[in-house]
Amino acid sequence: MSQAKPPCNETIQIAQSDGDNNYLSNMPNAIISEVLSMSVERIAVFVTSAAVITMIVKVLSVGEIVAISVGAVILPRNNDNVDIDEQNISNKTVENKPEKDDIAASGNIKRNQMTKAIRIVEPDKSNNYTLNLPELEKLLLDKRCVGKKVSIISIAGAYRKGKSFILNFFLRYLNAHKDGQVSWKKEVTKYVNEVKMMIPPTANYKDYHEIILSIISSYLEKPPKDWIKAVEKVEGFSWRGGYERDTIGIMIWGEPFFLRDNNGEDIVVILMDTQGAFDNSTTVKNNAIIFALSTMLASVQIFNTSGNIQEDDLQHLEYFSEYGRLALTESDAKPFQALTFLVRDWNCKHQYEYGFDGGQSLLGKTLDIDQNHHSSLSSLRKNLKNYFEKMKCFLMPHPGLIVSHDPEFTGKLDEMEKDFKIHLESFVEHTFDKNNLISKKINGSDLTCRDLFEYFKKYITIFQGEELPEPKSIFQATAEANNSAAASKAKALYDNEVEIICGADKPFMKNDEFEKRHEEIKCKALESFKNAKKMGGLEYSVKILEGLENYFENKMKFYVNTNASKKAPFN
Ligand SMILES: Nc1nc2c(ncn2[C@@H]2O[C@H](COP(=O)(O)OP(=O)(O)OP(=O)(O)O)[C@@H](O)[C@H]2O)c(=O)[nH]1
Ligand SMILES: [Mg+2]
Repeated sequence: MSQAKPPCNETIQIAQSDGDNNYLSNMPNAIISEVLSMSVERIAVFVTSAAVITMIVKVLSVGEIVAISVGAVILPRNNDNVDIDEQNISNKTVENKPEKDDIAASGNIKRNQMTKAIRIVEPDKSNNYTLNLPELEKLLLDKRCVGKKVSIISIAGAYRKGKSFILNFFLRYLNAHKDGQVSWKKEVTKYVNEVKMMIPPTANYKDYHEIILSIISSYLEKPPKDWIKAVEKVEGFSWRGGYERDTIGIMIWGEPFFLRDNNGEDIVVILMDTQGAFDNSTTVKNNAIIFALSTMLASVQIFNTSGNIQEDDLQHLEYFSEYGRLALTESDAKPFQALTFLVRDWNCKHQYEYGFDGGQSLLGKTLDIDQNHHSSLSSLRKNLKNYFEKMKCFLMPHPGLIVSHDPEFTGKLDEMEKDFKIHLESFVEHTFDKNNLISKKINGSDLTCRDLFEYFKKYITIFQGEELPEPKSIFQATAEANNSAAASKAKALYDNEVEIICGADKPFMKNDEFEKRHEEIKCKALESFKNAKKMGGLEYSVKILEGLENYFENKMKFYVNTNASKKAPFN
């Protein structure tokens, strides 16, 4: 080649985004030609920002290293042979001392010491929930996030069913994505081969350029390879075996992740873990608050269930969602975004296959309204469809007995069943696929992290106030409904019979006669209440009985007056 050698250790901006997701060429043709003529040993692809594509060219004494970097990653300035490995790259990034925020953004630096799950909604001693504003502010008002769209992926459901465990795989995926390719050496080799294969010797510079850019773009969109194998132990959000509840309140991961949606726009992804419902120390109200609050904030709520989607799951879902709906201002739009039923330990694979296809069929069948359905069952189904814009279902295989039973299990992949790993991988990848990433919207408008911060504050205040009705257990609600129904029946009996003896069109009746007949009717009505079969026993009926007696007392005063008014002046 006649051209001069490419400059050593220089950062050359080869392309720049025009803001509309198109890359504009900046690269001098001479450089492209030189780079492509090298016997390329290694290429490293870094993903930090798509706004600027930078090519770093470094010629070493023992061979050439070409680093194509997306973003501003700078290689060392000495000419020593550098063994490029993950550690090395991350150290170099630090050595070049980017700004403080960039250090956090790069994520390569002591991530595990710096970030952790943060409890942002926590119960106080009187069982009210408070918001951890400083931590929330740190995350959502961080300058990398504040004006960007946001997607909150939350998981909720009964306690001890592997919610936090699975969320840690979401975290693993996102960390792997952030750190670039996990097994980047393999990826780099593949990249080099692809470039070699795709660029014919006769291609002109423009072709080179376009091909390289298209390959880089396709790499940027790929899920990080082997992300699932990145770490040995399952860690991040606290999880454990045993029967005692673990997660308390609402947790989020203290570090934002940045993905691209299908319009090519940046979207901040936040993971949310929630306290399991129905443990033995949480009131119905608190269960309802946790579920409602997380559903109101999430763009995707994963409803974690075990074995199947049972009618009681649907009832609780309806109940808690209704509580959330009450807390929102009335609007015609569906109040919540996406709901994904995640059925763990699915064991009817012969009927419905694992994954989304089987899940969708199961969900369709479960939510189908049959004309033979009792009205309460069909109204439950209609309500659920009206709460959520989108509903999906994923059927997950059992992870194997070591995962579910062994107290020593720390999360090693080779101790999990193969089917489980396969479907775990596909579930997580599906969730973060750019076509499935859902930004948080309220009334149809995208929220930024700044908006979301305001909504957090607003929503928690609603649940701290007195406006919402007190959520009750199904038993409490049923007992109260039984007692009210029996009381209404008793009042109707009383009203009918009293009207017969001294309604407006009836003649005057002597006072002692009226009192005697009234007492008979009152006793009959009270007996009807006492004899009605109702749930809850005396605890519920005593108050209602008192209310009934007051009702009869007041009515009697009214009828005494009406009766007196009918009396002729000479009587
Ligand atoms: N049977 C079964 N067990 C699982 C599965 N995934 C994880 N586990 C186990 O379930 C247990 C509880 O896991 P966690 O993630 O702490 O459960 P959780 O739902 O977050 O529990 P709480 O925080 O108490 O609500 C652990 O022993 C896990 O190993 C699964 O798919 N099926
Ligand atoms: Mg948990």
